[in-house]
Amino acid sequence: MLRLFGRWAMLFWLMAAALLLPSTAAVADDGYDLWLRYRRLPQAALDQVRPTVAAIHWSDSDDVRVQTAAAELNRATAQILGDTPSSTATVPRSVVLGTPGGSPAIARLRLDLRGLGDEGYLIRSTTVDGQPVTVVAGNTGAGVLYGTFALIQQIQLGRPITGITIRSAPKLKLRVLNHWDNLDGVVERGYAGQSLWDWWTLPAFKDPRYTDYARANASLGINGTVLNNVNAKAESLTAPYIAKAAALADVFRPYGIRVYLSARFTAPMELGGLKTADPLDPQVAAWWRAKADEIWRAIPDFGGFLVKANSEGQPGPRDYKRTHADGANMLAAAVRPHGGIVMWRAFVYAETDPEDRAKQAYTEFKPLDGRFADNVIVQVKNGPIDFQPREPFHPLFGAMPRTALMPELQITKEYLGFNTHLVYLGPLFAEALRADTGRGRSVGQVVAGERLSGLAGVANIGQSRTWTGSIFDQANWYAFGRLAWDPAADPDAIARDWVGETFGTDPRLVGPVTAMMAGSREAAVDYMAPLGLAHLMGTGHHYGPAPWISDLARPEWNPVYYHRANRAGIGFDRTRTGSNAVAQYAPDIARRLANPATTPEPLLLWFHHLPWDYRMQSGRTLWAEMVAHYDRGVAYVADLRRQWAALAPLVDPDRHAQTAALLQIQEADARWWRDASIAYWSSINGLPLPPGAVPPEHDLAWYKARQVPFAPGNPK
Ligand code: GCV
Repeated sequence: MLRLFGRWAMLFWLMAAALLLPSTAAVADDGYDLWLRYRRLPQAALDQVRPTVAAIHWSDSDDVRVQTAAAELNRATAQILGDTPSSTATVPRSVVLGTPGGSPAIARLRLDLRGLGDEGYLIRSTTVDGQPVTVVAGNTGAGVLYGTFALIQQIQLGRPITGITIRSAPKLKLRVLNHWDNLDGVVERGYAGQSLWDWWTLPAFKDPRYTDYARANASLGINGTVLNNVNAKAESLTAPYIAKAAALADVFRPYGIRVYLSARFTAPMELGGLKTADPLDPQVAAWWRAKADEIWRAIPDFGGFLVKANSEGQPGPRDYKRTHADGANMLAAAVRPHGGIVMWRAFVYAETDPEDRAKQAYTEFKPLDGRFADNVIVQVKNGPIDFQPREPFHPLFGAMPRTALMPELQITKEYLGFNTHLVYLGPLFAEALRADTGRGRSVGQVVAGERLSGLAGVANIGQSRTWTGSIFDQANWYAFGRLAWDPAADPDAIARDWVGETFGTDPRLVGPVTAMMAGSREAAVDYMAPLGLAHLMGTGHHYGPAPWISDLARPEWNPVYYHRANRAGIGFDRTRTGSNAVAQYAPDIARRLANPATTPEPLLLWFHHLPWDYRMQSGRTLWAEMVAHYDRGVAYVADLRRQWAALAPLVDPDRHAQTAALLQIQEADARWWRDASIAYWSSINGLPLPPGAVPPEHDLAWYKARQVPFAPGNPK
């Protein structure tokens, strides 16, 4: 046995390392531990798992990710089962981790690892030398790491870990967080405090939180992180900042996470002194090649660049009358020798373009299908405008069969109540990924079928002790990771797992909290922007309601541009009689969306301008239906508060109190959205409130006068 599972010395070293893992983890329940909250299981559950997690053996000492996996499993079992790492070494083995290539013990088992690729895993109960063992195997250390976290999850949730076979492989290759973090520590659209990256003290000081960040991501299968804001500064590509990024890459590497950087298109001018950033200029291309070489020398597994070009004031190839493909391909050539990729964003709309904003990205990118290099992936927001509470899926999905596309989701809740509103985004993400493109496949299936596939999520992480600014916003980071692994995963099941890992497995808690989360996104849609309305929020901060705004410089910055309410009706006509955005969808979908009767009601006013007395499926008029939605949203939040209050005996006091306080804010905000919106719509349509509806608390002037100064995350 010692021959089989040698390297005891390394094992002891590893256990010691497990004890030395970041010590910033909270003593109190302040949310720091996220879903990796390794608390002792209740006795009944302990009795079930303890005999089988007595010791952990691994033998791929050369793969740092397998070492990481073993250390994490040691840490988890020590804390969950109550054993100390040193005592586990003295009892019989029961978990074996490794790859067939690196571990003779795993190789001898002749496990079927076909179809698991580079990152999938197999967890299997089997026997070795007549002893029962649980094997966690993968073709690479990454698979072993992900499988180990899956095994830990089983233990945390009190699920059986004997007699099991679990096979899983990610459906998407790039599972990437996008940090909109500025070099001065401000996070654009960040509601969890300053940036996690302390650029000032890097590379010398590697905050232990960087390791905990990596652990959390690895536990979800997230394998990439873009460190800096897409509104990028050229300085992030200078030698000192490359060294800082390299220090972070060193921390993340054992967790299977690659680092990427957002690149400013005019960096060759700003840093290199060139007169142009024209992508077809040989000097520009040479500058980027040299820059890529420099970065890869410092970060051998660097992932590549993310680029926001010709959007919201950012420079790009169009400034030189070149296409987005010209720009992306020039960068792609620079990173190709290193195996790097370019993620090129399709979030474009031009101030000079009078076309419906919802159409502009498609108009610009669709003709470029087939013209992007094969190491370019076009990153497309889930909807055609900008992360609104509800949008239809972006028409580019399915429309660029010769181009790799990756959806971009927003985990940070820029338009969904920041960190103060309990809004679980799993249903929003799943809705976007499950949308039928009308071409025989859902959005998720389209992107999973690409040779280069991925999902990006705009991170909601900062220095807050909770990481995300609230306990419940942790669930959105979690849901993103789980859906990036499997875009078809069920958001309610994901929520259930998150609740179990975050708060414990008591069914009196898991059921109600999962249910609270499940309806929370629809509630936000109801109280903010029902029936397909969008972009109704206040200028700049994007927090509260301001549907009346009509005086901003660019038409598409004004809420009135989006809702088009007048005495006759409300909504944006995107049919043939209007902007004809429906024509950007596949014919079947376009046909359905062209007719209000066959347009899903949740998207009705996105596609149609309809009279206030339009008859809805409920039999109500459109106006009465809108008011009913506002009321339903407010009632849901009031109910969330009641339900959460009742759960007090089952939740630790700190996390309970924080959530209760935020729910109080959310209820007041939901009423604010409802009342301000109804006051404004009434002023436009001149209609009385439907019978029984409660009038807004204040008049419209009061809501218009209300300011939201110093809101977080608002770039100035
Ligand atoms: C990073 C929206 C946000 C901006 C963001 C932009 C983008 O417009 O308000 O803060 O900029 O999207 O996605 O590039």
